[in-house]
Amino acid sequence: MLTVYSNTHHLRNATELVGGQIVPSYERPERAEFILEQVKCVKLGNIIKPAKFDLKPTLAIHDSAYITFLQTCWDEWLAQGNKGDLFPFIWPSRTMPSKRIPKHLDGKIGYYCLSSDTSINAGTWAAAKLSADVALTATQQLTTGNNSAFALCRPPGHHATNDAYGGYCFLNNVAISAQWLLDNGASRVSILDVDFHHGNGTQSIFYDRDDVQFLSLHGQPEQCFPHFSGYADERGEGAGLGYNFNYPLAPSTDYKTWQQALDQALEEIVNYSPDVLLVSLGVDTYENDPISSFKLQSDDFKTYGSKISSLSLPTVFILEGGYAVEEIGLNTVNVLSSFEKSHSCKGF
Ligand code: OKP
Ligand code: ZN
Repeated sequence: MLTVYSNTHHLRNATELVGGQIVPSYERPERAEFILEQVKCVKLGNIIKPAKFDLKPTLAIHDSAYITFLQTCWDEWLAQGNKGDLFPFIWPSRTMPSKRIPKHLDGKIGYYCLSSDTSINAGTWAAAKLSADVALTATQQLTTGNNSAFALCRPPGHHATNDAYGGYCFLNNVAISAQWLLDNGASRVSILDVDFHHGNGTQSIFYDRDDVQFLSLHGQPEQCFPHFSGYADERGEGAGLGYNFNYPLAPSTDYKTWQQALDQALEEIVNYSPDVLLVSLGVDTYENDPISSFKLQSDDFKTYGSKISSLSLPTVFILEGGYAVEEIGLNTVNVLSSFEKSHSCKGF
């Protein structure tokens, strides 16, 4: 399987608010290094650099004022005389009436941000844009004779909505890729999100549409981030009703139970019969992940990699989370190599 990678992800290196202290984020550059090392070690396949895309595919998913905010907020923050990373501190809470976008930066940050774990600094916008380019380049491979590809991208994307960042995500890489496919010959795309956290951004972007089916296995919102999205009764709305599938699972879920949910999701994908499958691949379901609580073991990633391949669909894997840096490389390539071993399909 071909991998798309660029070391410019290093531009994303920021702090996080953890337990009242500002520390290096769990979503750190080493994550991608460890995965790249394993991709090379198991000889997964060629590694190519991302192509450059203009903003059109990004603006097909994201609000243009939001993109302008991401491009300019750091300079504005510095111009205010701030020294540290940019964090939000006031939000449009349920308890306040205004829907207007504030003019002052402090207000704009709260308007465009959904969680205070995610700070912004100098390289953030450039890295986020490059991460989307990595995902798009991997996706584009499906139109040039490859039936699978891996986007080794960071920062991740699945928490980012049309106009909000958070949960370490700025641009929704998988959503941008799905839309690109629809604009380049696909009629139906399925997005399977196996990250520990609910892909609230991807869900909300396609919630009222029937050309993208979204399925997510994740920790129950009662207990797990992002807390306000991911319940099983969120089924879509309007034309999208019946195209959104959430499988919330108890915090200490083991592989056996997780796989039962995966089997249900795979059945729904077969029923939908998409042209392409995009996998939001987060390996934070691993038993030793520092911020998640499922109990998957390294071999379980092989088992589910070959299950996904049995769909026989052109498939792009787009990296989301996974924070046990020593093991995320092994767990990621376990999914990809066992997928590749049994995968065959008609081209897209
Ligand atoms: C991003 B991805 C709560 C901290 C919140 C947010 C986790 C974001 C995960 N104590 N941390 O889905 O892997
Ligand atoms: Zn996650």
